[in-house]
Amino acid sequence: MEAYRKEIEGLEIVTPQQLEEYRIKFLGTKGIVKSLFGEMKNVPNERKKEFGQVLNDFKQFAETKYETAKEQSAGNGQQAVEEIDLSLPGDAMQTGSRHPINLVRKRILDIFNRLGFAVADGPEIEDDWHNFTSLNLPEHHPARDMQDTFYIHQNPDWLLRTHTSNVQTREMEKGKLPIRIICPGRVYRNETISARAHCFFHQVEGLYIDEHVSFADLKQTLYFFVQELFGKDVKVRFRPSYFPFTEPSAEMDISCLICGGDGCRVCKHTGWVEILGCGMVHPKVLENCGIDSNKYTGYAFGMGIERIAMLLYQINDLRLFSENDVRFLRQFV
Ligand code: 2U9
Repeated sequence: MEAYRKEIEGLEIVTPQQLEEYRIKFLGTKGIVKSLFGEMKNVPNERKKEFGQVLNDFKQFAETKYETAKEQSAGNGQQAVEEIDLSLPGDAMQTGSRHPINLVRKRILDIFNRLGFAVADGPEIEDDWHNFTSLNLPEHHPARDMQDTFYIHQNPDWLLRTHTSNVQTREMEKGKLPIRIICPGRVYRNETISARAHCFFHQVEGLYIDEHVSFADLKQTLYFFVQELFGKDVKVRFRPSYFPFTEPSAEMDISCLICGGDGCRVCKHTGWVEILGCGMVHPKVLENCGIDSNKYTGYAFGMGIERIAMLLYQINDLRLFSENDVRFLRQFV
């Protein structure tokens, strides 16, 4: 007991955890005090009284130590609470940043919104009619090979849309004219992944159908668009092209933003970079969707958002957009 007394005297009990450890060790149901009382049965009768007194003294000593430490420990806690300075600023929360694809999409949509285009949306899993056949791409049409397609196992008629043109055909089928819509969205193509291609990417397509819509309207609208997006100094040129859903069709280039048209690596020393495809909606597409092609005409265009973002931010690898590396993503605000 003398040894235990010395141990208790030397103990420094500060934290609630130390206090609880002390209680269990000395005063608990399997603690030292209890086990010393258990020794009573081994003490000869004539010495029991004396041993009992010593034991009671020791028990009281151990309990007093507990009570004193308990009061001190409660006091320490109080002090700690009082020392918290609530006027200090909190830890800053880490906020994310917008994805570059979303930033560029917003810039594109804002420009077309100002021109009166409404945003339209549609399904990413689509049927053959809305993605291909209605757009003058019947089965076995060679132009289908331009857009290598993911098909859905359960139903050969279902696929992942290869462009957002399905949104436009669905809008046309509603039969409400005129139509002036802009259709952003994710599209899928079965491409080998590289710095310049991916199995999914993002598009913005536009469609304007009314009486007397002309190629001049198309040119003027797209010229306004690129001036708003890339600046007033940008030059444009249209090159004849082919798409099954537009006739005539064209691709639009802008003067290279990097070299101003002198020629550099980005523009492959031509001074021009391609940014979108466009054309007058093919009369067959209008008829397929129930629109009288003798009364109405329309123009359409399509662009890849990744491509525009790569030009705007000088990004040279398409894969960066979908790798979710925060060192890349946090650069865009
Ligand atoms: C309807 C009628 C016509 C949409 C068009 C393009 C030309 C085009 C490409 C640009 C780069 C796809 O993202 S890309 O690979 N698009 O060149 N898209 S005309 O024409 C339509 C759409 C819907 C009903």
